[in-house]
Amino acid sequence: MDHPEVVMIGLGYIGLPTAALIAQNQTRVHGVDINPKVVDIINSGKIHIIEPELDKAVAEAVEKGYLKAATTPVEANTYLIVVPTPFKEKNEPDISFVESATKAILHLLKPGDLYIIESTSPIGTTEKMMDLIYLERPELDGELHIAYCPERVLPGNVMYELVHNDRVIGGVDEVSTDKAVAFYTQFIQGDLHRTNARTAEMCKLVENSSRDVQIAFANELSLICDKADINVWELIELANKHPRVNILQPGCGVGGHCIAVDPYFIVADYPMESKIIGTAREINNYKSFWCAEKVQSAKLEFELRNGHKPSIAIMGLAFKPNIDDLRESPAKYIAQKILQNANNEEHYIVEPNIETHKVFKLTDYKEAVKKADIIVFLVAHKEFKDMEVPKNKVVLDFCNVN
Ligand code: SAJ
Repeated sequence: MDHPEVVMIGLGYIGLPTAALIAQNQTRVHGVDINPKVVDIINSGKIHIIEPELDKAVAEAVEKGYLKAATTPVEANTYLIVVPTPFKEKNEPDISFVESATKAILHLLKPGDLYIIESTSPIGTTEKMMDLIYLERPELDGELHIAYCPERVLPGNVMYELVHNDRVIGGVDEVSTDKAVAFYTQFIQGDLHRTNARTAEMCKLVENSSRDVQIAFANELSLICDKADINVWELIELANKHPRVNILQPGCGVGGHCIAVDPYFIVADYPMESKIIGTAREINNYKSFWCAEKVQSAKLEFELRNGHKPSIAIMGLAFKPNIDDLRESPAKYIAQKILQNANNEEHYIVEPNIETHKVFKLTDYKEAVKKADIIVFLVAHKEFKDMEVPKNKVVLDFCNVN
């Protein structure tokens, strides 16, 4: 047998770690990415994203010859589709990358092959792709094994969670589920839970929507507490002393490419039925707008009180603590809003996890706190925890870091 066992389409945040994991198991993986730069980087044993432990895994897999990258697929026995599913205007899911990845392997498929989608997808996508495949290759109808198996790893802890998290696996029929379970059993130590494709698709969307709804509850409490003059952090800590209450933490909004996106995949298809899910998205988006408004009010109040314009330190741009990822970041959105509202004030923008940024001029965090009149904490980075902030500063702490 000359061809690799697995073709992995998409070598991003999930595809590359998964390819490396499979390759570590001495299974040959042919990784495909449309970006030739990414392909070159990986083939040189390096990585194009930041994720602990991933560099070692990729370097080893490439060196031993188990992982190879290219811009086009080759024949294999198992095809994994791990490409982005962004949303279009009006928050509608865009499955065009899944579609084009599927079309790219159509000519390679043969009876008995396993085709798995891991990309977060709207309900019915796997069946849609099955129809597309059998329409183009009718002689294969019923001969392939087709399944959906979403990833559920936390950025920053991917290499551990990939192996240890439980997985939900849903085939378009029983045999497909069996084959997909047998495939993942080789690499995954967590339990593999069987279901059908639609339930597995929905399960992924529900996991992230559930977290979004819970964070929205915390953010809603933060708005109420601000008006009611109650410390929301203390309130939540006390309420969580109840054995059956577990409220999450409010923040400056919800970001990242998963929790702030996936709920829309349900809302777009079932708008009448997904009231809480849709409202949670609105509340979490509104929280970022509210934070920017709070900063604006603090600026005006400072000027009235002191007779001169304040300088402002914006502490954090990432979408959550201790990472360098600014995608869908509420902190970045707030920083942009603050700068749009600027009226000749001095701004110090801080992001300790990034050295330089093409739009924002970054300042060291200690220097920013020393120089600014108003300190706005947006992300609870470890550097900001319990920092000494002089008493004469105005502090807006939206993430309970100080
Ligand atoms: N956040 C809060 N308050 C909290 C917890 C989080 O405001 O109490 C905010 C964070 O600051 C951030 C956002 O929520 O802006 C999302 O962060 P996160 O750490 O909750 O999750 P992600 O987006 O990094 O990863 C999620 C995970 N899903 C769940 O926890 C249900 C992960 O397991 C998924 O694999 C990932 O989405 C994904 O790829 O879908």
